[in-house]
Amino acid sequence: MSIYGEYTPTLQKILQELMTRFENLNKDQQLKTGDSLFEHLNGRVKTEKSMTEKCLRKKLPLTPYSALRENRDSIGLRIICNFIDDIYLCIQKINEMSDIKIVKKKDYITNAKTNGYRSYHLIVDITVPDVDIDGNVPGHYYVEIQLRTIAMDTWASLEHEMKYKHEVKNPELVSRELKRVADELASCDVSMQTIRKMIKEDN
Ligand code: 0O2
Repeated sequence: MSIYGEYTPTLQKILQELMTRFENLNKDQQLKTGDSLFEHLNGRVKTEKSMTEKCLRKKLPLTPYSALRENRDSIGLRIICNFIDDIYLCIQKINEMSDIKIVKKKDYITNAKTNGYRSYHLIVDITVPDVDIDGNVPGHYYVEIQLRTIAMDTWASLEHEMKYKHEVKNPELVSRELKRVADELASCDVSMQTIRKMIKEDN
């Protein structure tokens, strides 16, 4: 029996529709302004294994209710932007979507985690025509949207890989180095943003 119960196909459907919608939004923006909203987009329904582990970690019963209501990242979208400003423009666009309500914001860009992790996280509540776990039609589903620059994403991928490699001989040094690189990349992101502004002002 799936931890998502009968809702697995709905989760996949919501993810696919959201991804298509964001891709279309990006195309519209390119046509209108010549600039992309984002560089690329990833999406996933959290695997059964990963959701089960998360519920066990949080001491939650292994039920669809825990997976879809107590946890709010069964559906995850990651939007990778070229520039920091684009992240905030994407958030503005999400804010304007009438079927989506932002219920939580975590700004790890202004307030980076101590390990150097940077990203902007949103938990949104999306209204869909399908039934939800509470029996409501239209239904409500949570989606976690992570927004980052390419630099932040590169760093997060490497750091994530590090976490699961237990044979690292000098973890303290590696963590310190990762933090240093995170700060350097953040500084590069700011510089790239400034250069783009300079180019735009010249035109
Ligand atoms: P996966 O496989 O990416 O989904 P919560 O979900 O609210 O119970 P938390 O930790 O408060 O848990 O959520 P938060 O801070 O919004 O972070 C959730 C996700 O952000 C993680 O998902 C990671 O994808 C990413 N993340 C957060 N901190 C770090 C970090 O220090 N390094 C990296 N590389 N990624 C981070 P999951 O559930 O861990 O996994």
